[in-house]
Amino acid sequence: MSGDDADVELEARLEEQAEFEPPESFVEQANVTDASVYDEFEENWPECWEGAADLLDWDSDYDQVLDDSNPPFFEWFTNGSLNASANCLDRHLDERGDEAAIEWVGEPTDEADRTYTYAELHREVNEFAAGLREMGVGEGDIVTLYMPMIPELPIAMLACARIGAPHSVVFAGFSADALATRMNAADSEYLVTCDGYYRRGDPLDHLDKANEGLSGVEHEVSDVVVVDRLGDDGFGHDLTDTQRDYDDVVAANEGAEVEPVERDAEDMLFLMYTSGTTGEPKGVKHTTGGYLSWAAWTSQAVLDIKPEDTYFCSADIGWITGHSYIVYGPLALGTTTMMYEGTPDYPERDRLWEIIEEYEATQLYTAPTAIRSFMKWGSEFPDQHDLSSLRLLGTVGEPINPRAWKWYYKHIGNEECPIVDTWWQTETGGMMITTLPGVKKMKPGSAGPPLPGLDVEIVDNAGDQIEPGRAGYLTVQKPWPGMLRTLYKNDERYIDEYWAEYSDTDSDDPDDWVYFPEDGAKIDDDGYITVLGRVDDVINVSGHRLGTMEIESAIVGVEGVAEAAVVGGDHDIKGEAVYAYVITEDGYEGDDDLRARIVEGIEDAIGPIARPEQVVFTPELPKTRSGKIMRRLLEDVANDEELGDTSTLRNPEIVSEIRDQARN
Ligand code: 6R9
Repeated sequence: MSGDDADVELEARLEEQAEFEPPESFVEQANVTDASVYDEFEENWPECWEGAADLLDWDSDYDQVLDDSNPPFFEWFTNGSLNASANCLDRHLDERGDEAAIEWVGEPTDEADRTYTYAELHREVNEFAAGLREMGVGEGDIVTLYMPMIPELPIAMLACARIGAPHSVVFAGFSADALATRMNAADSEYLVTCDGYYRRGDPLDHLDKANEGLSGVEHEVSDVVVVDRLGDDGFGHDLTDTQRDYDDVVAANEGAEVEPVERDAEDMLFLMYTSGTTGEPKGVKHTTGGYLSWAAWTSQAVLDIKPEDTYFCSADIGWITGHSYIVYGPLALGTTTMMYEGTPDYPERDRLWEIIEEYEATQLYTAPTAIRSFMKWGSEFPDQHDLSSLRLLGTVGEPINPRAWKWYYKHIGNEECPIVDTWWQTETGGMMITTLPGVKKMKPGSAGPPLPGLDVEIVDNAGDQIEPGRAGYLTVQKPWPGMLRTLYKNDERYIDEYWAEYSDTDSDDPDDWVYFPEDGAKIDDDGYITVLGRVDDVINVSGHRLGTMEIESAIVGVEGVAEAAVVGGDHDIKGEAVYAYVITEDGYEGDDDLRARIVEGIEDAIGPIARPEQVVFTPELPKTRSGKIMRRLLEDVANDEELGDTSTLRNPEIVSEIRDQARN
């Protein structure tokens, strides 16, 4: 049989196969192999989470695992105290001081990679923490970090954690407006940013965007620290009176040691803004004890991280995945975590595989959208490299279709690595639904059962559990340590957004409180959950959450636009893409010029990730008799599908008109 025939045969076998047992070689060495963990956790709830807390060093012991006396304001490991930076650095120094904590790979291939040992990382974090203190940053002050994938980002995060100043990281690809909105919402008076970074070979001006964002901040920003990433490739910005060069700050504090501040378990470790149904982003609050335990425990149980690993997560630290699974989880476990600045296709489409081969990476955690791109580019790129160091593969951010799953399994994992398809959210702090890789069989297309100790149900509109096979709503029936504690300065919205739907909000009984992540899902007879996607007005583009309202308000801010509706349509690579339907103001033409200004308006308000796939001009939007836009029909148009029921529309004829426009 020729190689090609063997390939075809293998593809055919894979295509049919619906279930995969964990590879023997993996099970033999896995961190968790005992299936009884599910029953044990259930019987021993909530004390089962002591094991997660035990992964950390505590300054003083907690006296209660869970305080559920004031639902939904659950508290975990109450009265315990600890410091996240000490847990990620200091405690590893004795045994792993000379081992790599971070392996950083810049985008330019002719630039030297940077390795930070635990000792070196500890040193620089201390120096920068001293610098922050000097600027007046105190415990509880929120520091905004607006940085791309450079080592100074995790350094700044850990420096903040060391002095008890919560960080709020704003994804570097977000616009100046988005930065300003987040700094305003958090009343943040400090910013750490950089001059620029590299994207597909070109230096990109970041400070210009940061400065523009700062001009939109309504309160005084006392200090801005600027990392010089680009050196001679920089844009020659002069720093202002309030701006300081990062290297100067660190140099001025050479050798400084900053005692880690003892933080209460429930003290805020960080804020992370995420998109919701309304235009205002939500400030998700995570705590020191519960969040860090969750990040560490899931890193160990699901990603199978061991100190001697070289673990690679290709997400951006600007998203929650990078927080939990590039920085906090892996470093809490004392392993080596990789950071890559660039895109997977620069300079060639084998860049990730080259990095994995060179560093002998042991795990790869990435997103379905990336896998679909790799698949499209073809297996010849991974085939050029020795990927045999890989032991486990993971995905996160959106559902993965079985075809992409199987491609990943075969071409990256060589059928020897389990795949963990991990469902979770910014709000959950860490993984929630996925297989334990050394215990459970895998079913491509299904994330798997809830992790031990989690009580997940699929319910109908009334909140009643529904039978396997039918689509319903995902709910979490019991609290867990990594959960968000509230939305920053907005307890009411916290209840509205996540609890009101299925809880008895007048009750003091914690059992009457149900968390609603706003995802649709179904469950099978084995208890495996297939997540179907968002049921709110949030679009998931390449694993990134974008609120349709945010995009719509950006569009109506453009001169010449009267009204706009935005929906998500299917997209081969991105999963979903943005489709915009726009009514022009009288006197304006729906032409290429307006279209270009709309795209620009969206990029200015949010960033290039929200760039629409298509902008369709229409004289009207499909509306119900009560005046609500029927997004469902616009989704049909975006997907070029047969139109659903238009009988409740005030203006049924408009839908086919819009479709004709869209097809042109
Ligand atoms: C970690 C992260 C959360 C939303 C979530 C869901 C979708 C994430 C998924 C998944 C299917 C998976 N999602 N993982 N859907 N299968 N394995 O992505 O956080 O950016 O807050 O997005 O992403 O819709 O509700 P976040």
